[in-house]
Amino acid sequence: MAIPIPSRQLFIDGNWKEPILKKRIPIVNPTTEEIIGDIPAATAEDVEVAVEAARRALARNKGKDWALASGAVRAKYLRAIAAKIKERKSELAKLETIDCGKPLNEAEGDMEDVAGCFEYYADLAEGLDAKQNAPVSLPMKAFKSYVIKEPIGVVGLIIPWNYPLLMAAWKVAPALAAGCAAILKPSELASVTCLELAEVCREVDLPAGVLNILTGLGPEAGASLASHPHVDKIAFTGSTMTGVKIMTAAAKMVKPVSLELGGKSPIVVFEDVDIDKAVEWTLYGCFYTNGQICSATSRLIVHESIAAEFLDRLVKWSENIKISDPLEEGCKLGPIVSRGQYEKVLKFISTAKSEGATILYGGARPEHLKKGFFVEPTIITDVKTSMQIWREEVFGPVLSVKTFTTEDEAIELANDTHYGLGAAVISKDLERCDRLSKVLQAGTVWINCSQPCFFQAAFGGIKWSGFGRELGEWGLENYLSVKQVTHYVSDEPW
Ligand code: TXE
Repeated sequence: MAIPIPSRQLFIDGNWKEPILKKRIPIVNPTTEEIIGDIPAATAEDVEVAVEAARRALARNKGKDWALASGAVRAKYLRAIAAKIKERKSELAKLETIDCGKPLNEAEGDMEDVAGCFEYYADLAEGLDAKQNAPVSLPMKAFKSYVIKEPIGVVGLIIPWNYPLLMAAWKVAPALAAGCAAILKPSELASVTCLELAEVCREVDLPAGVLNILTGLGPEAGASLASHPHVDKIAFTGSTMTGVKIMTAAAKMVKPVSLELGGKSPIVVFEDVDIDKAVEWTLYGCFYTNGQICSATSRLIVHESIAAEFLDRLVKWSENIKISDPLEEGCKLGPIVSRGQYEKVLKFISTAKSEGATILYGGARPEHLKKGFFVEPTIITDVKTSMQIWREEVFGPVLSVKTFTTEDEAIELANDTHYGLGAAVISKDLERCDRLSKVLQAGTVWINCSQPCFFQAAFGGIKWSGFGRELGEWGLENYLSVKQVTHYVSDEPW
């Protein structure tokens, strides 16, 4: 059942604040196409106030310090946030589903992961205390050296709409664990649950200014944050094109960035597989989250000898995917997040057709749904490597297929992309899987699966998919700066 969308303001310095220019952005439910509320639209003026609040939160503050507090103190807040998220899990999942269209059971899984991510980084925050002052071995006895890990400072966290609260958690949790103060800029297409995170922070009395949440448009709020001289780092997840803009702005101030960008990931299926299992991973790898995952394995590279049978079963399985209101029990595919993205996905499909590809299955809005930004699960064959559908990120439930005969050919097809986020290999021959894991150009290689993601394991890309790693200890390092302290410990004159 749908629930009302809370009306919220910007979250700055521990309080709700109306945007200075009083602008708001409508929220469109992608299932009904109706306006169901609005979110505040921050501009450069609000970014200025939020940056000041974040800097104050890091200033030495008579025992109220955030950056200098022990990891254990910060961990308490992270655990309190996790507990509140768990308490509100069911409501938050519904809000997420209404706002961005993902099936409710997926949104519920996301909420568990959000809480888990805050708990995981609470543990790492505590562990950080023990890692301070780590000695460095020097070749001269007259000197003693050690390393302090310090928070990088005020960080700007810019996130997309496919996993709104989970992407927030991936960045906010390690940033706060490290002792940074943060300004989170959610996507204008799905900000509702991020504003609820603000309410959670109020409830747990997170010190003022430690986390500020500014909803608003990318070119206004996002760009002002990326180019702000007092923001010490930007962590971004989104399109490659916007990533380039952010990196350009940051470069002018020698500001570090970490970028998790688009993808066009391959799934290579060999002839020795259990076909049904491989079909299941192929569908999951491409159609989960309505096909809107940066690491979606959207290029199927299947061995020629099983291709006909494989495609036959792929189509049969696709026919059974329930496409419906994402709040409905058993829904497996909801709507695309917005009209703009929906039209973009359909345009990709029509361009593929006009370039000579065959739409083997799907390719349009499902007939039984008259409203909403729904696109059928779509399987495209007769694809050439020069076609747009093979080369560019669609970000919708669209799978392109090519066949191969030799392992070398499969590797060449898999690596023939500007992107490098994920890659999957399905084969019973584990030596072959191991061989491929070494040569596939991607930040993650999945063997006999596609998409599983764990807080403990690094996530990120190479090539046009960006650089820097999130999650695990690497995620924490993203927000830490290493300081060398060296003592002269001898009585001898130097
Ligand atoms: O992304 P943007 P959009 C890809 C996917 C999709 C395409 C467009 O292919 O079709 O991007 O989606 C903020 N300075 N991905 O337009 O623009 C924006 O407000 C600073 C892949 O939504 O990259 C939002 O908060 N910030 C991706 C965030 O950037 C700016 C997930 C992402 O928006 C900005 C989403 C600017 N100039 C889309 N312009 C993934 N890797 O998971 C925009 N933003």
